Amino acid sequence: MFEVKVININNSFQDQKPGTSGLRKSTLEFQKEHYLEIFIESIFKSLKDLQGSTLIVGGDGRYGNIEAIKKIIPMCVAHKVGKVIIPKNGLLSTPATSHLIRKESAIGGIILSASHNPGGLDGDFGVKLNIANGGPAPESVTNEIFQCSQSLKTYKTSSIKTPDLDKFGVFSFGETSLEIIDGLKDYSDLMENIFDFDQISDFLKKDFSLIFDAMNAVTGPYAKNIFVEKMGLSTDCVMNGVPLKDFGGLHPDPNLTYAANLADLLLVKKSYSFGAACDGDGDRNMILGKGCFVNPSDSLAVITANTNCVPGYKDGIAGVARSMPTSAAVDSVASALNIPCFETPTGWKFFGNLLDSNLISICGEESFGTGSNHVREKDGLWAVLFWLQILAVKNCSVSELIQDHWKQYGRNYYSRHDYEAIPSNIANQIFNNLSSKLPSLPGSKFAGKLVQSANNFSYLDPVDNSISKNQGLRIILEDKSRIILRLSGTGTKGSTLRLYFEEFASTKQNLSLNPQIALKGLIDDFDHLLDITKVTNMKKPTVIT
Ligand code: VG1
Ligand code: CO
Repeated sequence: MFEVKVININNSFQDQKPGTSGLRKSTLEFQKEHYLEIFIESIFKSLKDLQGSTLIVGGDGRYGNIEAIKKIIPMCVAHKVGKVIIPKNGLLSTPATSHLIRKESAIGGIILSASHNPGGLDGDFGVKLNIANGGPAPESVTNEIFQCSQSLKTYKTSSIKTPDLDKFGVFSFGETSLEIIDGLKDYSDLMENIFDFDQISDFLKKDFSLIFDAMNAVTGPYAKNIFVEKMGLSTDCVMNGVPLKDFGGLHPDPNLTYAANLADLLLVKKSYSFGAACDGDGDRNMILGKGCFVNPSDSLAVITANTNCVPGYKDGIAGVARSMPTSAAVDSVASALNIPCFETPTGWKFFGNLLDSNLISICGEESFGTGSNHVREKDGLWAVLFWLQILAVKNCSVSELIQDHWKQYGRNYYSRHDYEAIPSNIANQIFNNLSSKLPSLPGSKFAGKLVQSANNFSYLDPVDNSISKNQGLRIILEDKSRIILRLSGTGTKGSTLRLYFEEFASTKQNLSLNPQIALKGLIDDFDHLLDITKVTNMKKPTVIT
């Protein structure tokens, strides 16, 4: 038998406010006594009908993952959760969690991950709550969790002996059953239902070489299961394929800076036809061809334009959505297909209502996130398979596909500049400076063009009519060029400023410029307007995409 215990703490925590995607803090902060438990208790309080329901708990394998699961299971038992489903070794990618929640009709899922943030004792840890539709909890729920956490001084747990998580099994504790399951199978079955694996594998075995970089994070086992076990490719097609607690020192953010080795293999050495990488929890993707980087905004447009190549979408798509800072490349495709295109704030939680109401089938963000109605999260490997399927059907290279796309729709030159982990007072100074200048900008000249509007983006959800304000400052020019400024809501050190630049070139204009050159006028004038180089004392951004 076991005992249910109510643990009292002296001081409540005031800093458990979830950001763009869950609560993220340094690993050390999460290790403070009762810190994790109070956040979990607050989550449990937000989940009405938790008793007797099914809950999924997994994570991306980072430092603290197993220990956190072993704290959460006894809490689930104390709260009389009906069934707790845990993947073997605690490893479950974010899209796989989303799928499992839906498949098991669970009340939700707890994902232990700080996603693209580094891991290890000196890295970050995080907790995300996904709700019954499989998607990230909306702001109404995360606000409730935050409020609860600020006053909570007790939590409930139990004295059970939690089993090791390295073997499959079913256990019973009072009213709770605990199942340790295979975290890979359901997800790869789902992929096999959407894509034609035989066609992709035949294509990859001919003369089209693939390298996938799992960045020592959660997607390694999934990629091996799909590419090696199911498609029969050689094991060397997966690099950094074993999930490590500290990601082997890598920063598992698939972009040209942090996935530099992969970028070098494709862009400099040109050793493979296709390269891709995913982030810590497997929801982001970077797509590379031989000598060719695919901007994520373009990736969303290419995927939307080619859904007829993929068996899972052969009946057509209802509509698309993109986050506000994502380029309007997909808008051109949506208008050609005559389907609606929605613009949402940054963060996947804003796509949930649109997907649930079947207003959209495909959605994406400029931050290497693409997904569809197959789950309620962005999905890294899904995007990789989508690209491979299009290439297999069209029998062409990445660069041919992207150039043909631009020739048909024009090109949205696009770049994001990140100033990471700068002092918060400096970031706020720059942000507030632009904020106060916005009203005076319309009608003035910027990069030689007239400013049409300048505002702080606010979103009215067309499904539940909720309003989300302060979602990014934007300057829109007469030719629809845009500059956007946001403060990151996922960083844990200081503040991170994100600058987004976009300018459209029609099919009659030069489509083959380097985006940094094409956007130079916007980039330079924005720096003049806000003195970013001077105020940050940085010659260039930390990351340029
Ligand atoms: C960033 C991205 C955003 C993404 C979020 C979570 O947020 O810009 O598009 O949804 O990360 O991604 P922010 O607030 O730092 O700009 V993940 O893969 O870290 O869960
Ligand atoms: Co992620």
